[in-house]
Amino acid sequence: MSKRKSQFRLSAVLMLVAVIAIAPAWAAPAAISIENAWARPGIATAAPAGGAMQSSAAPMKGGNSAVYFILKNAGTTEDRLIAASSPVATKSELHISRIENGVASMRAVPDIAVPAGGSTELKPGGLHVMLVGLKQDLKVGDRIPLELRFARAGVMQLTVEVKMMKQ
Ligand SMILES: [Cu+2]
Repeated sequence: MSKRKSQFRLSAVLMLVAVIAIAPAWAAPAAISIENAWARPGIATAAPAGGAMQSSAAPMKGGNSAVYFILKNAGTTEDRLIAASSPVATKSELHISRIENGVASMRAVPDIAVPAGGSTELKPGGLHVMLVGLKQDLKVGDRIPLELRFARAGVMQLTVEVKMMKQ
């Protein structure tokens, strides 16, 4: 083998090594994993009579449900859940529940952070994905599709089982 040829081969090998080394920059493996996903049972919204909207006196009944899961981030950079959607609901929102002065309330949050090398749990009484305006009843054992969008990890699809509320 000529010296010129072996130098060419060496540089080709070095280029390959370089490509592998920078690969994570443009094809990062999903650092986010989603565990223990479940949704509350719920009843689809009845067709409003005369266009009446849902009563605000019954916020957790008549057409809403919530989804919970644990987000794990194996990466070295914080990621954020920024949106959710499911075909079973008119809207899917990121919410947090809290109890202040004995009164439970919840509000929308713009995103849910998942720390680098850490996890964030969505659970009853805390963070959740709110399914607003159910288009179908969610019965125990049903499986529903959910799409989550992350700032870094992009879009992830999962299937969520409807379970009884844990006591
Ligand atoms: Cu909510």
